Amino acid sequence: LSNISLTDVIYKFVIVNVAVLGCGKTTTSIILSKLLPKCGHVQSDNITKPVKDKLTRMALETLKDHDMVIIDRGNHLLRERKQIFDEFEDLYHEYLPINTKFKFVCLNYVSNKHSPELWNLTRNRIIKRGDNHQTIKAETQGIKFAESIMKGFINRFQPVDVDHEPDSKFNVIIDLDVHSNESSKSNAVKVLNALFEYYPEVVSPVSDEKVEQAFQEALDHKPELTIK
Ligand code: IDP
Repeated sequence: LSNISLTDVIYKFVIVNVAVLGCGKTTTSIILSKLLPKCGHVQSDNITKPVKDKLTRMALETLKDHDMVIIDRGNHLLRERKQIFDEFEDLYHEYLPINTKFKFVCLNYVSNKHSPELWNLTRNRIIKRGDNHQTIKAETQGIKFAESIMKGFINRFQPVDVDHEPDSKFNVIIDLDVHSNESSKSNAVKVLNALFEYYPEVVSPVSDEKVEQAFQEALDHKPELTIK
């Protein structure tokens, strides 16, 4: 006789970024997926049109053999966050056992979208990144064009609001900062510490050397795909 009953719950962890361009979402996601062996990473920038529910499906596919997945998309709109919750509910049974439950963890990169510091840091990073991105080619398309895309995201950005749906559905919200030259490293450490605090059964502590190495490797990352 198995002592596992059908009513036992399997927990899976879904990490959801809420950010604007240049916050270091992809860099931080890469660091975390390098340091957490049970954590996968799915990127909206690698998805071709029509987008539909492809990102959620990729995340669910990843969760078949991982405990966690990072959904690397800006999710700067309430509608996008709602879409993630709704699609997980509607689609998970196609991929995972029916007794799976999800813990949704929000990585909240933006505390004040009007902060001049945030603008200067993210603008400098997008210019420095140049053409090294799937869709935004700051070098070829020019700085003004990149700035206009960035401003569009900032203007539309809807901050995390824990008191109302959809954001009230997050189990954990981790507030991050984009205020330093090594923000992606310090943000990854903040996420690791918070995950360890809330879910010590799935996350183990990581040494400073390993974090530094993953940070350097993530800064060297080059996307595989160019989308026209
Ligand atoms: P995004 O996914 O939020 O748009 P990323 O692509 O991760 O942002 O980062 C934008 C650019 O900034 C990339 O070229 C990346 O290498 C660089 N970058 C990310 N985090 C840091 C950091 O902590 N220090 C310095 N550069 C960084």
